[in-house]
Amino acid sequence: MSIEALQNQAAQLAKEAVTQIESADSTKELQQIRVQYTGKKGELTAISKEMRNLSNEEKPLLGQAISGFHETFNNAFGEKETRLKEAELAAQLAAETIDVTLPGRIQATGTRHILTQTREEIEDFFLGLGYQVVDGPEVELDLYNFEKMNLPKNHPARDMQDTFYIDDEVMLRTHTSPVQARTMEQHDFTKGPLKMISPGKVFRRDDDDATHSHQFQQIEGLVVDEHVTLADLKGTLLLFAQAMFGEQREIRLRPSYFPFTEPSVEADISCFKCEGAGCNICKQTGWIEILGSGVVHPDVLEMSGIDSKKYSGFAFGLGIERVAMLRHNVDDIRHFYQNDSRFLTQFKGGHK
Ligand code: FA5
Repeated sequence: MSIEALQNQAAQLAKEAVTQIESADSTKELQQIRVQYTGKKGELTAISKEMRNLSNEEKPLLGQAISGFHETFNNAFGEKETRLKEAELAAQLAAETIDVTLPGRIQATGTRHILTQTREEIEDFFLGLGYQVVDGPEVELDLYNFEKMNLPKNHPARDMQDTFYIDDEVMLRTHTSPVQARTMEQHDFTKGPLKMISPGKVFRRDDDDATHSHQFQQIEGLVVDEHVTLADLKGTLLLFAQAMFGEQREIRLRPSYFPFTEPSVEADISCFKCEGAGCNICKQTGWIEILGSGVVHPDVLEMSGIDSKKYSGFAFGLGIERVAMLRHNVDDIRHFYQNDSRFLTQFKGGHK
C-alpha cells in the first residue's frame, strides 16, 4: 500500500474514532473503543504493521500519521472520559442519596432479668442487717442435701423433693438448705454469730405449672448464736416483709413441718393488695404464704459440729420467683424462663 493511502487511512480512522468517541454513553464503552482502535488487533495497529514495507524516507511520514492519529484520538478520548466520569459520579450520588436528617437507629440495651433484680434487692436488705452472702454447689452430696438436714436415707420426707440423682450419693440440690450445714461446719464463733443468706438454683422433679417449675431459685437464711429464738425469726421476717411488700405489712406464722427445724413454721404476710379484706391474690384469706422457716433442729446443729446446748438458731427458705410474682403481679412462673423480651423489658426500671 502506498504511503499516501496509509496516511489517508490513518486520518480517516481518526475521524471515525472521534465520531464514535463522541457518541459513547459510558466509560465502559469508551474503553471498548480504545481497544477497537489501538489494541493488539486494533485498526491502527494494522496500519502500523505496514511500516516494515515502506522505504526509509516513507517510514517517518507514516510515523507522523500514526502520531497524528494518537493526538486526535487521545484529545477526544480524554475530554469525553472526563465528561462521562463526572456524569457517572453525579448519577451514583443521586442514586445513593443519604438523608442526614433521619434519626439514627437506636441500639436496644438489655435489662437485668427481673429475678436477678429481685435477688439483689433481697441480698441488699440482708446485707444491711449484717448478713453475709454465701454460695453453695448446685451439684450436691446426699450427705449435705439430706442427711445433715436430718433427712436420713429412707426418710419419707425425701419424697416431697423427689430428686435428680447423678449417682447414689450425688444429686442436683433440691433446696438451698445444704448451704446451712456447709457454713455451720466452717464457722468460727469466736469471730461473732453466724448470719448468712445463700441464693441459688435448686432442682426438683415437680410438674411444671403456673406456680411450679422443676428448676427455680431459693434464698436460704441462717442465723446461729447464743439465745436465738423464734421471736428473732419473726422480727426478721417482719422487717423483710415490710421492706419488700410495704410498711403496712404484718406477719403470721403457721405451724408446719421440716425435718431440719423444730418448731417449723410457714410465714404468711398480710395481703398487700386488699389489706386483709380478701381478694384474688390472697385467695380471699387476707394472707399470702411466702416462705418456710423455723428454729434450727438441735440435731442439725450437732451434725455440723455446733454445741446445741450453747447455741441455737433460726433458718428460712424462700422462692425468689414467688416473691417476684407477688410483687409484679406475674400470673405464670414460666414467663420468667421464656426469654420473651416483651415480658422482660417491662422490668427495666426495677421495682416501683
Ligand atoms: C424448702 O425448700 C425448705 N428448704 C425451706 C426451709 C429452709 C424451711 C429453712 C425451713 C428452714 P419448700 O419446699 O416449701 O421448703 O420451698 C420453699 C419455697 O420455694 C416455697 O415457699 C416456694 O416459694 C418455693 N418453691 C417450692 N417449690 C417450688 C417450685 N416447684 N417452683 C417454684 N418455686 C417453688
